[in-house]
Amino acid sequence: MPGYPQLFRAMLGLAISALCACDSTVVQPPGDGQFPVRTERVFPGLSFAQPVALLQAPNDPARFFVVERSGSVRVFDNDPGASSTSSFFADGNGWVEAGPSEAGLLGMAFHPDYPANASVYLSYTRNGSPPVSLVSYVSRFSVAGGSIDEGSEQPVLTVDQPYSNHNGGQIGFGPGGYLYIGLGDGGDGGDPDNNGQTTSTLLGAMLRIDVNGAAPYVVPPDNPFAGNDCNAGACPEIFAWGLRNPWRWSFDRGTGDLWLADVGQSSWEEVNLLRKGENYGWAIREGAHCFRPSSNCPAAGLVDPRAEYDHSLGNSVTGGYVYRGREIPALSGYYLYGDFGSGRIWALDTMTAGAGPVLLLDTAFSIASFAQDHAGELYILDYGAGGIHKLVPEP
Ligand SMILES: [Ca+2]
Ligand SMILES: [Ca+2]
Repeated sequence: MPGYPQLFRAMLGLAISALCACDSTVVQPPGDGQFPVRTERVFPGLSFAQPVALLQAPNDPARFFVVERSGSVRVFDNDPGASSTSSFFADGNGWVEAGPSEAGLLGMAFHPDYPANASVYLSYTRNGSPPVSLVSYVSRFSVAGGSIDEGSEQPVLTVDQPYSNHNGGQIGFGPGGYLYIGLGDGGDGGDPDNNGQTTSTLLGAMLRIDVNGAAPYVVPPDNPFAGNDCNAGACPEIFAWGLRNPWRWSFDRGTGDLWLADVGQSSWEEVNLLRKGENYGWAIREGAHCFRPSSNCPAAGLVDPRAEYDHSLGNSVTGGYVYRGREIPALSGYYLYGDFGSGRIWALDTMTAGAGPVLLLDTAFSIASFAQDHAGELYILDYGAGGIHKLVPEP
């Protein structure tokens, strides 16, 4: 999310849905017609308040879970005619601080052994003790009686936030069973504290921890700075760094690759293939361009994005998924991502070195997040109007 309201886009989305009985929200033809796809409103009986994540639990294709920024998780049956939801989590204690621009309940992950171990992880922001105003929490909770037991919270990792924006928020378990945590550069603009290039802070980095050993976590022995210490200059939790705001990212279920969209400052939005121990450049570089200094910036040791676009095409990239579903075979192996501000959706060929992105669709959605179901089919969450949309083949 870019950090400013998209009321206009939300109003536009409402106007379109009111005028059109069809469920396709394409307002412009796709770039080159290479992929015959469209979006379709699914679960039309349901809408959500500022939805930021949609997911399914391991081995349970029969239900979906939606994370709402204000601090709740709703669950509903995987039934096209679903007309009601029930509460999976409700912030009854008022812990979740969703007031500042990009704060709130931002991510959720089921432990890979769920439901056997009944463990769910939530990522959210919480008020701090002065002088710290905001703190990012990643906490483990137990599920009992069909919902998260709020009293079972066990904080795994907390990070003080110097500013209200760029809080990252996504969490997820990777192919090795480790928990990955994306953290933004702390916020404000232009990374005033240079957190992206500072490995003695957890800010501006992708973290990787093992929550299956001693509590609250242990550092995987092959992390880049394992055995080191933040106070000694390198935090052992860091997997990769030089990030500005890794709002949404995912693992390719076919290859295990980690694809991450990093939200840009004023000019460039970027998509990265994230590898262990690499520095992705912020705030020396924004996309594949100098940021600070604005010219003749160093490039050695910095990994440029796999794809980028400038602000004529959008203003806040939202990472999606490498398509591994069955309904749109032509998209298999393509990484799909979009823009929160413009509603555009692109497909990037991950199988061909040097391939550029293809514009798939230009939608009216405020794309807060993509989602992937058990079958590998992809969904889009419209933050403004609150609907769930599915990527489907043209008939
Ligand atoms: Ca922040
Ligand atoms: Ca970068």
